[in-house]
Amino acid sequence: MTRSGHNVGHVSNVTRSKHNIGNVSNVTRSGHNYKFAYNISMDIRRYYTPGHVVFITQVVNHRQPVFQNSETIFLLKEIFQNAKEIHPYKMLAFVFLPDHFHVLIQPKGNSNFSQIMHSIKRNFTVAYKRSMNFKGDLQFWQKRFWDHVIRNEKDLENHLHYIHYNPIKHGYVNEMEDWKESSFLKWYKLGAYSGEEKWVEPLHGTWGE
Ligand code: NI
Repeated sequence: MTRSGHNVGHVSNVTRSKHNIGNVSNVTRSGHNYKFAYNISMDIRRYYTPGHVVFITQVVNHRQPVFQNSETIFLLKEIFQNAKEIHPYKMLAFVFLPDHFHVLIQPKGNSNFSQIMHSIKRNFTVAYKRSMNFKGDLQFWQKRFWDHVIRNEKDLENHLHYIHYNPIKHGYVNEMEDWKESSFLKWYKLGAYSGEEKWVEPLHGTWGE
């Protein structure tokens, strides 16, 4: 993909003539002309089922950067995978950061996101304690998680981009593809990104982190 190496940064520095965050618009910053990065070039409608896609943010208790360790991420992925057998769902997108994660999930059948998340949190804590040979009480996760039911296709795009942009937002990398623990590459290969867009942080929304 083509990237010039500029970090566009936060949208507060960007002059925009439109407030429709869902569309491509030209933005001007420091005399440069950027194509606003909300252009997902593929048709993502087929990924959207009204009322059934949920954005989740979960933070580690006290923001311990436990997931700096790739083995711990591996364990979490296993737990996510195993949970599907009891509470079926599809994972549309994810990003695992050192002290939190964001996912877009689509519960299937009778399962719901609340059950899914409680199951994952509980099972992970058990597995983590076992892996650390720790027997005491452990509040691994923050008790609450942030959830948001996706309202429409634009909202899906918005959250999909938020997830993939997240490692940049939190200062870990400068390019989305440089963060291995996200679904960016999957969506890139699906044709969601033209490779020419510049990415800026979403304007609207509350994300839980
Ligand atoms: Ni985040």
